[in-house]
Amino acid sequence: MYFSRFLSLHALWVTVSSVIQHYPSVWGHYDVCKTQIYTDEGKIWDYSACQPEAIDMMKYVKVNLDPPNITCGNPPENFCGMGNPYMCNECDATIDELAHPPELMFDAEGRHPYTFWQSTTWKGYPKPLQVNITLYWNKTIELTDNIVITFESGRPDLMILEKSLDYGRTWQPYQYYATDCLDAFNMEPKSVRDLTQQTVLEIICTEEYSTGYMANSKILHFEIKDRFALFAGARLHNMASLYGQLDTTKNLRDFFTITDLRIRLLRPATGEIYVDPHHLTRYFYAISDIRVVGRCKCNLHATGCREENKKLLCECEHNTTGPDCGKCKKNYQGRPWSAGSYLPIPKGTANICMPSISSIGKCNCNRFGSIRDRCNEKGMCECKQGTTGPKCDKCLRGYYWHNQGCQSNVCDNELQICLNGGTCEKNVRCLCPPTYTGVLCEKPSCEGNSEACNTGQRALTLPCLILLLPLIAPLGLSGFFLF
Ligand SMILES: [Ca+2]
Repeated sequence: MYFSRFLSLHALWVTVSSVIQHYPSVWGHYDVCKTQIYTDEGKIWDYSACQPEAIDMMKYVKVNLDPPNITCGNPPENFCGMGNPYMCNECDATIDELAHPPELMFDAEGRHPYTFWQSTTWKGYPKPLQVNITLYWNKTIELTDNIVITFESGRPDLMILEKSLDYGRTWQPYQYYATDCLDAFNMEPKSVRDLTQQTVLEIICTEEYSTGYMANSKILHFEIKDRFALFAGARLHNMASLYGQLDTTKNLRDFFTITDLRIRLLRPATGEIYVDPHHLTRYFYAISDIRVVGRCKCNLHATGCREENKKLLCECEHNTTGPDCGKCKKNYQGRPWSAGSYLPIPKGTANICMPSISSIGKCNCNRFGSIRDRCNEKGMCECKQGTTGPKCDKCLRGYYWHNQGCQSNVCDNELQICLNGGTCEKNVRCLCPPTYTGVLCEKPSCEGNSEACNTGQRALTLPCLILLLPLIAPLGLSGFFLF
């Protein structure tokens, strides 16, 4: 039992060693993820963590509105301007020019007037007019830039931005927005500029984006970059510092990670303290654009992310798999899975998944005697040179079993015979008498025997010996040396 335990420990070490040798360029490096950049000192390699590029995530978003019939136009209705309640337009879902469906929050802009989604008006007042807009990707995403929402109505008096990390099963607030934080949410109003490295994870209520209807204040932010700047400096010039924090602080990583976003519109812009019940067509929500920029979360095990069947998937490297490269591939569970690190060389490590010990014996091929770590498609082990047997665990004639498989014999009793009284030790080497040396003890040793060394009289050269062999063989080697 102890022997077999020793064997498995030994096998583990040999496998680990071979893996280290197999991945020299990425062991502790990011060779796969280096790019050439130009600096004052010329062109250099920039090593970075393996992660996909940041992209416009709205290209891949799916949206769900609750309640489902909250979009205006069915039936058609009028809505009027906040500043002038007698300046009205019509929303009609059956006429393209007058319809405001949800997809107009994500279409390409660049034209004026902007296209926008719009809710029904607040005709049910004083019952609250509330809408949940859920954005989801069926993929874990890391935010890399501010979330920006552009309103075509006034910005809401009350709103909560929420996030989910588990595909909408549970939700956490990201930021509260209100014209009066204390009154609405019993929270002191704060700005992202009040945050520090120590309080970066704090969920705040801000009054910055709820100032009512003004032509120049349509936009609402959730500030990702300001939070990054707490670690990377105002112009984000020291990303290494941010990455160092992300590497060691899971909560910080999770803070910028989402699977879903939920915009909870709780009270439309009213523009004044009291809602005018005679002009309820002035109160509604309208959003022309939502901007979410981020990258697929691949746990630093992929540089690519592709869309397949309308789903984003990491193109996993480092022997990892799963939508987020969140586990080791089959047969690569030689050690527990771990995310790569953000830091570039020399501190970073890719945390590659290593081959499993068990994977090597799937057909029970001998791990040292077989070429591959598993059998071929016919279920056969493929043996290395000098190795044979169904499991590649036996040596051909002329080979001996060494720690690492079969190696050709140095000496044996049949083909390669130690000469001049030398004896063959385990087919590995000839043990020569003091007066001879060489692989087969075929050369006279010069040490303490200068005469023989000089004249070579007492030593038979190898070619000579080979010629004499047929004659002396019947006498036996001992008889020959007596002669
Ligand atoms: Ca639009």
